[in-house]
Amino acid sequence: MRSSALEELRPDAGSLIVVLTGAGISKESGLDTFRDADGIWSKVRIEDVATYEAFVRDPRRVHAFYNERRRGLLGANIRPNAAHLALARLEREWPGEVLVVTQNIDDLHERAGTTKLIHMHGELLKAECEHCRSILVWREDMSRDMRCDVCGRAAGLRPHVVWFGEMPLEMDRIGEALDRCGLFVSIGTSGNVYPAAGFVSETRARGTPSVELNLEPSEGASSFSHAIRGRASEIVPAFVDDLLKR
Ligand code: BV8
Repeated sequence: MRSSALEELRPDAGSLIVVLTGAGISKESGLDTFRDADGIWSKVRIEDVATYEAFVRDPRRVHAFYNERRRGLLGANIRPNAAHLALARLEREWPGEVLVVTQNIDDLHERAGTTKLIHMHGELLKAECEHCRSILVWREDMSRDMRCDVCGRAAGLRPHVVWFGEMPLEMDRIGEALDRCGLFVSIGTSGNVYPAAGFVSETRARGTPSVELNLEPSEGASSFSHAIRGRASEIVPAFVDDLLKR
């Protein structure tokens, strides 16, 4: 990106930067994306594993889908990549607030050191009890016959994940941040899933500069004021370096 373009992007020191991330930021860490040629939705259908109706119809199948991804995430060779680490550095060194809003259910942002983080689609390493509504850390396989650690009842545990048709989490807090941010950054998302895909339009309506860092143009590419193309592990650290250069 031309340095002049980046100057237009640089928000005032002290302002809030909101960063939306999607599966593309975790791809180079070894986790599959959803809509790339070899992505998750090329192997299973959303209707069979990522809706509440699917869970009611065939809980065993849905648990198997998330158990496999949970085991994969906890695998020895899965770790944050340079893009996750760069965002944690931005939070530490930017003279203002940084809020990461991730669509991802992995824990790679946390493991990289990001602390101001919203998992709007939930977290793979947590469970939710439908009986007592407790949210539990959960790092092993899950099944219907397992008991909730809090209420002790069985047949109520589900992954703490937002399925299609369910309301994403912390939307009020996200909306408030979008209202006041000085820069909106989107990294590694195809812009297919709402309401996340609509965030750029909300910031554009307020005249907030926005930039998309992605391997290829997303569905919402035309709504961004700037774009940087490439692999996240390369373009995100370079972008953060430029932002922090005073
Ligand atoms: C809801 C958890 C309402 C599960 C997920 C308009 C408004 C509101 C809703 C809708 C609407 N239109 C349609 C809807 C319904 C639906 C929707 O959006 N459907 C789509 C398919 C059309 N939305 C919903 O159902 C949402 N709920 O709106 O509720 C409501 C209102 C009132 C009361 C109750 C309810 C809920 C959506 C959440 C669903 N859950 N995930 C799980 O993970 O198993 S969504 C799923 O897609 C994942 O979370 C994923 O993160 C998300 C988005 O995918 P991406 O992250 O973008 O990944 P993708 O593979 O698509 O793209 C990767 C990108 O990275 C690519 O562009 C690629 O080029 C790039 N890339 C690849 N490698 C790299 C790279 N970039 C850089 N470097 C690389 N190395």
